[in-house]
Amino acid sequence: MSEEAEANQYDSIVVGAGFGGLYMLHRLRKLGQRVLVIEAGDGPGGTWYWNRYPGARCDIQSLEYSYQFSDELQQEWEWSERYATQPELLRYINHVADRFDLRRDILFNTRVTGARYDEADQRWTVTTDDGQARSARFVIMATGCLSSANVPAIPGLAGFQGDWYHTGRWPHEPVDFTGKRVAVIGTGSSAIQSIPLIARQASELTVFQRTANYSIPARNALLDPVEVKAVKARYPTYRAENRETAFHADFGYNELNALDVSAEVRDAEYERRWAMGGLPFLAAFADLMFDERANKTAADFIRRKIREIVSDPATAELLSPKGLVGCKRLCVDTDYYATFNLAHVSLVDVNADPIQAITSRGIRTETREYEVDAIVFATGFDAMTGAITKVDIRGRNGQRIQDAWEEGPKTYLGLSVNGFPNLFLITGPGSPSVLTNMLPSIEHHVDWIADCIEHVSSGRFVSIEAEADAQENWVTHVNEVGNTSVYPRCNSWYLGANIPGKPRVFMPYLGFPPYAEKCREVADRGYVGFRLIA
Ligand code: FAD
Ligand code: N01
Repeated sequence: MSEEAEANQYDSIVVGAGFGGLYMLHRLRKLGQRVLVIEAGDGPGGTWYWNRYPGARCDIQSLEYSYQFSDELQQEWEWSERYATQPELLRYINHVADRFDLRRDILFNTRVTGARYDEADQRWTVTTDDGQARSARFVIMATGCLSSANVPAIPGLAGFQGDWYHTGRWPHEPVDFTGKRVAVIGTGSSAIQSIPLIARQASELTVFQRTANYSIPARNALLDPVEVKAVKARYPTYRAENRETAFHADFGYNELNALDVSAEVRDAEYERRWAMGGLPFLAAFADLMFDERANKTAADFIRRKIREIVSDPATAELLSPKGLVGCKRLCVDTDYYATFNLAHVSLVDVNADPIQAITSRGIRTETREYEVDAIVFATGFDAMTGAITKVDIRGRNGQRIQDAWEEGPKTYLGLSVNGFPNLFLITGPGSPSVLTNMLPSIEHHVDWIADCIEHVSSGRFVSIEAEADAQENWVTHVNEVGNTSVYPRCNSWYLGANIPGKPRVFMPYLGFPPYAEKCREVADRGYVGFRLIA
């Protein structure tokens, strides 16, 4: 083998340098592997590298939305706010990359375009947009659940004379909207975080809403050093306690059912949680996500709050969601609803007046043209599968992953796909991922994958992949469990409903912490449900 060909041989190639890819590299290096991480961006960070829009921050508390694999790291890092901003999260990720000397094995500015499994030599050939090919025994897709930006195909965008942005592909330099007429399309989490800040600068802001969303005030604040000290004094225990909860986070779960208590008790609990702020609102009662009637009590409460905050009754009505709370991801905001009381902010209902085209001067709906200087697409992502199916992945017999997933993604445990040996997914469809605090879920997957790779590499085996039966049974189970909840009962990106033509399948697994138990059991029983080839 030539020197150049040898240099292109790796034990593992990891795609993506977000939280998942960075920790995967760290773990695989510890196994003594030769690893390369390939990342499309010019720095590490993933979500927090790309989503630089005004107001971007996490909605899981910083003390929990952070790595726990290194106690030194979690002890020494000082978060400033309850919910860290995107710049602070990006600083943290860069610190991690430096502290663990990760950069030397990351190839930035390079996009993986294909990965083909060669059954003869049991290796993957990974191709990139610079025309290079590299070979690896294992490929780990750390490509992110929310990384494939969705810019809707509205005719005319190319001819727009102003500037346009997608929240998930925001420029690196701050965008100044001062004195500009701005349109925001979308009212999901990204829109709800950015709208109040864009409104502070814009001379006119027009929000184009397709589906109103529930949002809870964040009540963000500087972190109290006494509280931080208390958590740090028992950090591993605190993490372990949260690992035993459904969202993998400290939400103060109430075991009572909303329908088992009086309306007064219910409202008092909702008031308390509204005042506390953030996602713990969903943990107000145990039945909220499982019983529509219980869910409706929370929905009515939030709608009442919207009517109290928004002065114009017609706007309040339009901002009030009609469906269930939380089956689309609950949003967390700072001053979102109140922003619509500002005279220069207006709301357009695109159901009543659909967007027809983007013109050179703005946005044309059925009834009129809105002239704007800038358009912000807060239109989300081809979630959970988009970043994977954009890569031309071919497994045994040249089978394409796009074909294997034609009816929706099929995996075993969200980690492995039948027909694609030695390919692993971090927080793939079929795992709890986006229904939890994602950082510990990412670490859980990385640890499981690293242990599995160590097992396969122990000398006895050449490859591992999901068995077809185990995969089918798992997909059925994921659907059955999902159907016990309200999650599949509205149009959300969890179901692929935001992307035209995407199969409607509830993709995440609603089952943390039993899921972690299942993964442990599978490994302990010699990777039952997986085909290990010696
Ligand atoms: P990502 O961070 O998405 O990283 C994937 C990387 O892979 C990207 O850098 C991408 O460029 C790269 N990549 C993809 N395809 C290719 C390719 N073909 N070739 C090369 N590189 C590729 N989760 C929470 O739990 N709490 C939160 O508060 C929270 N807030 C969020 C806020 C926003 C705005 C968004 C969009 C998501 C948020 N999430 C949150 C989810 C968040 O995505 C995860 O928490 C986490 O950051 C995902 O890390 P990751 O490494 O798995 O993926
Ligand atoms: O994307 P979304 P996002 N015409 O898909 C609308 C995480 N996150 O980037 O609902 C008109 O939620 C679409 O309408 P509809 C979090 O997990 C977290 O905001 O499909 N409108 C919707 O209103 C989140 O869930 C934070 O009818 C169109 C919006 O665009 C996930 O990332 C912050 C349209 C998209 O909302 C994605 O959030 C940000 C069209 N053609 C993100 N196409 C935190 O707070 C789409 N829309 C931590």
